[in-house]
Amino acid sequence: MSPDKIIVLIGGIGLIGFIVWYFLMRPEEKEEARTEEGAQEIKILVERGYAPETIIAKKGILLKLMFERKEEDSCSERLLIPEFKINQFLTPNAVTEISFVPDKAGEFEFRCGMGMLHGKLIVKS
Ligand SMILES: [Cu+2]
Repeated sequence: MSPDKIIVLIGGIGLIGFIVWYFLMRPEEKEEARTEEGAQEIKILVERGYAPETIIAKKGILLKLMFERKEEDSCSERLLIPEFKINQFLTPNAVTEISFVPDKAGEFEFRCGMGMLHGKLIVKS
């Protein structure tokens, strides 16, 4: 095998490795809500998705989700957390606060009105 073929082969293996890592092994971005003065709070950036995608909160303590929507794209204008009956309009280029007491533990989905953008809320007891 000629040296240039070996380089192409190694490059190809490296690329496959990167693709496998990116789609299958990349750790999901998650963040725990900070608890202060009896309430827990977390900021979520809304821009073609939610960052962090996964939020960890404690059961039974007021949870303030501060959604900072940095776009006007209609896709992200509604925020739904069906399990907690939340259906909120997110003002473009502003922060919208959604507060509620997560009264049950588990993993719950939050998403945009069309179900294209997804996030996960983990409530720990
Ligand atoms: Cu959408």
